[in-house]
Amino acid sequence: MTLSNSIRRRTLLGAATALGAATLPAMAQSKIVLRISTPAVPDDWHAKMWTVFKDALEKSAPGEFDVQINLNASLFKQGTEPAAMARGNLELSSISAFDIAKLVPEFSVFTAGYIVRDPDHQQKVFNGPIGAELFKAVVEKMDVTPLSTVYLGTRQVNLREVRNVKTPADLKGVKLRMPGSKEWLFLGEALGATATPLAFGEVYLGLKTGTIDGQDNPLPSVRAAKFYEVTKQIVMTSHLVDGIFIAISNKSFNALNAAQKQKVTAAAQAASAFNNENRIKEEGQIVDFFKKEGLQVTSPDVDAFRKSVQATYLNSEYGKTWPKGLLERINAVK
Ligand code: KDO
Repeated sequence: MTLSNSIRRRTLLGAATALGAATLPAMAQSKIVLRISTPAVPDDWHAKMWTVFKDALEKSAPGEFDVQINLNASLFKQGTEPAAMARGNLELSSISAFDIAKLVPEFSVFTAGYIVRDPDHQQKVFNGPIGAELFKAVVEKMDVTPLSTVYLGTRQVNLREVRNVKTPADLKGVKLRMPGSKEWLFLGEALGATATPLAFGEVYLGLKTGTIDGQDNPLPSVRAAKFYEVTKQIVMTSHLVDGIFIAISNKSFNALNAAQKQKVTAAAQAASAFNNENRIKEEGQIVDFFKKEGLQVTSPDVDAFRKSVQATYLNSEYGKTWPKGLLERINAVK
């Protein structure tokens, strides 16, 4: 090695060492930030699942991500998350079929009552070809990528005062709170009630003060948000086997490398598996809890509700957006 070569080599090595020393801590600091916003209350499974997501990612990609969980709609208002993600102001959320139906009209089939039969049917539909087709439209039209399907639970009607409810006609005049979008309000009206828009975070007070007569939600959420403290009856209409979808903004997802994409997707799947397992188990036992709390849990004529709700949707502007054969394909998934 000549003298000049040796000097050049040492200079290069020195520069590399200096560069390494300067960039390593900087790299450690520049984690990929994933902010999550959800209206879920801390004690609900679809809030707790985000810790599973965070832990799974920390395990598969140590130090690479900074996952920030914001519950109780503290970062974005309920229903505004998809637009925030599309604009790149929010990385992750769980979005509902009702959110999606605004931009992907055919998705409204999943906002209609009595279509999805049970959690198993839901997973098979969304993890199969129907899900793949519809999620492709979501990616293109909403600028977010669905990563996994979360069973939110089966929605039941929960009333402030006890009422004899057998058919939709018995809900006439009942101010039934629904989340604030026309897609949700339509479901409330299809149930026979007077649908009243209100954000999830305001429901407890609305029930307590009587500005609303009732609300509908899956029973684990009725427990977690303590609505049982301010209501007297649960009517087991089982009108919607509800799902939400863990979704990431395309901007964030496309900035990840292939390995990171795979790890984020796997973490989302672990989170929904945790939610689904626990929620299904809780739904199987929860009626006793409400009875012990002094609520009446009553059985309506579910067939009457089913017929009426299905007819209302089929004859509506929503039913007209369902591609020919979609309903039959959903029904045929076994
Ligand atoms: C609700 O507001 O009734 C609802 O159940 C709608 C869901 O799509 C979802 O936003 C959920 O609230 C929240 O996550 C709170 O549990």
